[in-house]
Amino acid sequence: MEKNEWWKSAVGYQIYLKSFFDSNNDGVGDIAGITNKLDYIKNLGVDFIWISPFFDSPMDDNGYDVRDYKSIYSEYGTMEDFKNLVDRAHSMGLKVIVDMVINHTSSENNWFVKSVARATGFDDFYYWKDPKFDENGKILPPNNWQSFFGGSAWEYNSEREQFYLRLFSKSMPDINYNSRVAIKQIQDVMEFWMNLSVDGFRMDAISHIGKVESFKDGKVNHTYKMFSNLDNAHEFLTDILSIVKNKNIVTMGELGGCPTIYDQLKFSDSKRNELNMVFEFSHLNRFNKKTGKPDYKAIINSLKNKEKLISMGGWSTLFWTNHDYQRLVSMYGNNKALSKSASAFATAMYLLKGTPIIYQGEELAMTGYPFKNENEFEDVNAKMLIKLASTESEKKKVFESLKNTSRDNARTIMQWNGSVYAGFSEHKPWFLVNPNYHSLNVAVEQTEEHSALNEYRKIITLRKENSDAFCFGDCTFKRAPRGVCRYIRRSGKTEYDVIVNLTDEVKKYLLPVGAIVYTNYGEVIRGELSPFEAIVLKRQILI
Ligand code: TEU
Ligand code: CA
Repeated sequence: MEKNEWWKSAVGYQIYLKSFFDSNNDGVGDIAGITNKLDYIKNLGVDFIWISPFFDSPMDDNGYDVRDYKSIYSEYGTMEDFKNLVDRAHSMGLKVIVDMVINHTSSENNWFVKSVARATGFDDFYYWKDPKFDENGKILPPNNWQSFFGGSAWEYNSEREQFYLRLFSKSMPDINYNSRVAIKQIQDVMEFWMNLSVDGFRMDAISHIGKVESFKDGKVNHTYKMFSNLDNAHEFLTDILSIVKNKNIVTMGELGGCPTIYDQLKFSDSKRNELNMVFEFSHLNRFNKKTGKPDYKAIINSLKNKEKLISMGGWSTLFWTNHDYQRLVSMYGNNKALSKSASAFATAMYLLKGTPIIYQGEELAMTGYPFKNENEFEDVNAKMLIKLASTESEKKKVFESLKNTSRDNARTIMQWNGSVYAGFSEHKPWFLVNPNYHSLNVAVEQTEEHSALNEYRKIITLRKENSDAFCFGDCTFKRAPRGVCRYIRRSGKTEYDVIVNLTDEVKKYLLPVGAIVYTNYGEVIRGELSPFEAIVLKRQILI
């Protein structure tokens, strides 16, 4: 490992700052709120934080719609606050990664305003296309591409009398990186943040920056293939990232649109000048269609593929969920066994080779929100899906599905303690507080030996104290009963046998020999695995 590859043995923590901690009691999380909580983060065993976007924004998509990349959204604080955060984090040995949203901007961004007006250099800064017309002269979008948030991916602009492409909300136009001006502007933005001593960038929706440039129709229900993981995305990215070359900057890229392992390799191959590591989502929302239970085989397979990517020369982040998914324990775990199921899943993921990233509140086993009606949703994506449902029964169906899958499940207020508003603020927060905060919060979990919080700490400590095996050693998956994830991490003559029952059922299992170095049950029965039981054994091998 090269010295500057610090991220290969690091653990990350993702902060969705709007919901994290409110330092000035206005009901909105802020940058100074992160600074206040750095001790808590550091105590988890974390080495870097990734903060969701805090740039000036009209907040159509909670900041993923950037109006001005060089200033801070006023409710989140000031540039001084950000400098303080970076200084304080660095003094504690924590690195800071910012979320670079470069696939699109807000339609209120000055670049877009200039592009609408066809200002010199900005005419082709976004994807503009002439409309099609039906037989009655009605304006139609240029092709059938669908937005990730529902509906057509094209929006008509009456000033330019053209459509612009927007893969996300209608106020988030996609940047066209065939434009040299666009490349230069984004590089300038990245340079700006590097000058403020940030340690890296999380590149949002990066697999979508290239589009099929014939702009022909895509296959119905699969039009995302026309703008996902294409060759030109790699060309654009290489160009853009030439700015970070030979600098000690880490880049992590979000790969949506079902990237194959070869796509992932192309993005993260250490021999190419693209990303240091990738996020991919194949382990999420995998359910057995018949039983409705998690599809354990698919989930474990996805973990195997993350290791395969590394063995091929790429690098994986290791994460269960983020701000775009249902909470881990509500997706795959069990309400009646929150800390057990959280620690089981954490063991299976975070002892693999790769870079673990924990999403805020996951370490507490925070759950999804018990939504009761459609007005409770804040997310632009959820609102769009509700709007698109035309009949009452369709609306009901959409609501039922959003209850379980809405991104809002992950965005409720971080649960710090049992006082009003979960200790997040003294002011009514901008979004919902999960009613379970009275018993599920940091303060309570600090004091309970087997809380999710303390189990997460133990797992991270195990990983870091034995980094030769867990960060750098080999990884071999082993056969195990259905729903049990088992792999061996080895370095030299020491090996660790990681055995996790991901299911809520008892599994007959003869435990291999070895010293128990981790158990989330406290006591181990040799002939079986209890529901969500996680065990790590250590052995010396004689060769
Ligand atoms: O998400 C990206 C995203 O939703 C797609 O790339 C996704 O991969 C797709 O569902 C296909 O698999 C990021 C942010 O994480 C999210 O919060 C933002 O809303 C979105 O980009 C737009 O910036
Ligand atoms: Ca605030």
